Amino acid sequence: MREIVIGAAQMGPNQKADSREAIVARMLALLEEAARAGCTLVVYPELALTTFFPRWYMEDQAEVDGWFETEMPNAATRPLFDRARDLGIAISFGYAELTPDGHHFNTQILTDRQANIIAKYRKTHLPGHSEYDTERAFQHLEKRYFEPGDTGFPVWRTQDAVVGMMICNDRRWPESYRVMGLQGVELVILGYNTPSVNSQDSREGEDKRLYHSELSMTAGAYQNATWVVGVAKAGDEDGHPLMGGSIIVDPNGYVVERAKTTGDELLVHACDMDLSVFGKETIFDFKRHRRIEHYGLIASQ
Ligand code: CDT
Repeated sequence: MREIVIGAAQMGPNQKADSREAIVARMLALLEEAARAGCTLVVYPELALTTFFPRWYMEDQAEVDGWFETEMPNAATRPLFDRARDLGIAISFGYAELTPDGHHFNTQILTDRQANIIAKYRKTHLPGHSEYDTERAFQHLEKRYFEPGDTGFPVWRTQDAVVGMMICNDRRWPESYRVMGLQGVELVILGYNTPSVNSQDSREGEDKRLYHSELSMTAGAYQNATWVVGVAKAGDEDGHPLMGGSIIVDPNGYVVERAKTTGDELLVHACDMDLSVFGKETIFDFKRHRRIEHYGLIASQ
């Protein structure tokens, strides 16, 4: 048995006026709870350190850059790294990254149990639009503020498991899971910020959006025989509701833990990485069963 006790640290809303320090204090409280529960890995949401700022239209680049981190760890997040090191807990969280050469990415990092950053993933599938859209009930300007990630979907070996990351909208694309599945991924960790309503169709409410989120993650888990940990930032952010629905999914596609609230809430599960072995050696033994001669279209357009 290769067990990792994982904490899925769903976060409630971050308001525009909240300081990074106040938000990190909440992340620290979730980390302490995770330590009491015996976790060795805690996963926080996408853009954990700020409000979901792509809902706001901004023209001033200095204002935009104010939502980004130029280094990690930094003064605001160092207490989280320090405490994680003390507790021997690996952490993963998302943030807006501004690189030294001026690139803007929607990023997620993963540390080892000594708080060293060992993995960085930059979001590939950026939803939304880049200009103000008068047709929408609210804006989703990820294409304005971020560049598509340049990392692809690598996997890393840590805590005796093969681990990969994706971010929010990536979870809806089978390609995200499959590229990692082909590298033997056993645990996919991801964070998301998903509005509770569709900005382009007010009839689409939260039930359908929760269903599609869960459908994507359970299918990705089953079809690649991998654990999937999906963690929301949820609740009413600046008057805009984000859905919860954080889940931990086993390699058979079953939801083994599910959030009950839209606030700060820790889900804990002892995840046995060996549970992914049977699927990988039988129905989803890719080497034996895939017919790549018929898949060319997927990568050519
Ligand atoms: N953050 C993020 O990627 N959210 C998207 C919203 C899609 S609607 C533009 C998601 O896929 O959940």
